[in-house]
Amino acid sequence: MHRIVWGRATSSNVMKVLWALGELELPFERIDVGGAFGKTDTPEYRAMNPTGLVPTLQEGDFTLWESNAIVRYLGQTHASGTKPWPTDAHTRATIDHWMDAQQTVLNRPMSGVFWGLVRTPPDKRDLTAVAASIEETARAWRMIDAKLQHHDFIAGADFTLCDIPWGVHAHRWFGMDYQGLTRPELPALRTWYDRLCQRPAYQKHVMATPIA
Ligand SMILES: N[C@@H](CCC(=O)N[C@@H](CS)C(=O)NCC(=O)O)C(=O)O
Repeated sequence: MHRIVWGRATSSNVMKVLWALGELELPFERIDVGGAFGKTDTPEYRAMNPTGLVPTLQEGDFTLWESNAIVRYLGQTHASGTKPWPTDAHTRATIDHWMDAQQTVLNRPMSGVFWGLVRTPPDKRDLTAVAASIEETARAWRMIDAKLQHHDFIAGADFTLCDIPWGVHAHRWFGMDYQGLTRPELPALRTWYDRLCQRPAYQKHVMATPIA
């Protein structure tokens, strides 16, 4: 079945899907849209994805958007009952709530840090605002760090789908140039990040893409 991921590789939300596909060893084609590539406001793209955002997944004649929903769908269709996406309701719900928390708790302050440090031209950067975003983002990461003090991955002993949305952002959190600002050291989080860095699919789809 032909599988297409629509979205530029520099998007954190696209990276989640690419990394998940890599973990599951599923072949796909990727088409650059969004950001400088544009093409997300065409009627054809909006018909696939009315938000005009990336990523969008096409699998045969099925179309899906929202990155975490796509990752869950891939788990459901290609990895159900495996360690990354177990069938037990409680285990799965635990994985699921951590996935949602990336969107609801981490995403906004982390965007403030990333856009403030990376995507804003140097002469327009507001480091006071970035420092406040770092503080708020660190509160989200501390939740994860607390979990990781007890087990190797966010939901338990094994790598699961909820490591994907947080893991994409961990690469930015540890890799950005803070331009003199500081962020707290979170040792368990760092060890988990180092663990992710050993995974070939993470290396290929997250680490190999410049933080830009
Ligand atoms: N909740 C959506 C958010 C998607 C989103 O905000 N995507 C960004 C890139 S990370 C986007 O499309 N930005 C505009 C663009 O790239 O043209 C998801 O998780 O898929």
